[in-house]
Amino acid sequence: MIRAFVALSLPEPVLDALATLQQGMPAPRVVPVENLHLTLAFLGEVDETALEEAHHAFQHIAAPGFDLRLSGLGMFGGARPRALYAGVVESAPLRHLQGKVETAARNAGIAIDARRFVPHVTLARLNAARLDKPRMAHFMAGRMGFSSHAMTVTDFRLLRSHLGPSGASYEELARYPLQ
Ligand code: 3AM
Repeated sequence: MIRAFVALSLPEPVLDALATLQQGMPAPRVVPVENLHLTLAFLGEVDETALEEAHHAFQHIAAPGFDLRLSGLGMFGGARPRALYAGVVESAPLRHLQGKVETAARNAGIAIDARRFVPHVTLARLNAARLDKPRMAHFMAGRMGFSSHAMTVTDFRLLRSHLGPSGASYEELARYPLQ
C-alpha cells in the first residue's frame, strides 16, 4: 500500500515568507520548509492498481493555470487545536482544479474525505493538551495580516508520504501540467 496525496507545491519566495512566519511559533512540531505544500486531496493508503488508475485520470485533467495568494492564519480543531495553517485567498480556479482532482480520484475507486475543502498550508501541528493558548493567541494576533506574494500555479503533483519517527517525508511520484 502507498500513502499518497495530491498537492500544489509552493515557489521559493512563498516558502521563504512561510519560513519567516514560522519563526518563534509556539508549536511543538513546526512543518519543515521542504514539506510545506497545499493539499488538494488526501488519497490515503491505496494499492498500486488504484494509484495507477488515479494517475492515469490525473493525466487527463484539463484545467487552466492560475494565480494564487496565501493570506492570514487559522487553526483546525476548534476547542482542541491540532494544526496551525496559512490561509489562501478565495480562488475559483483552485476550487475548480480541486473538484476535478477529487472526482478523478473517486472515479479510480479511491474514497476521499467528504468534508468541504478548506484550502490551507499547514505550518505546524499542535498538541491541544500542551498548547500555551495565551502565547499562541499573541503569536497569531501579531501575524494575522500575513500575505504572500501572488504565485502562479502551473502544475499539480502526486506525492507519496513516508511516515517515520521524525515525521513525514514526501516523495514526488508525478507532476501534471496545467494549461
Ligand atoms: O495539507 P496538510 O499538511 O494539512 O494532514 C495531512 C496532510 O495535510 C493530510 O494529508 C496531507 C498529507 O499528509 N491527512 C493525513 N491523514 C489524513 C486523513 N485521514 C489527511 N487528510 C484527511 N484524512
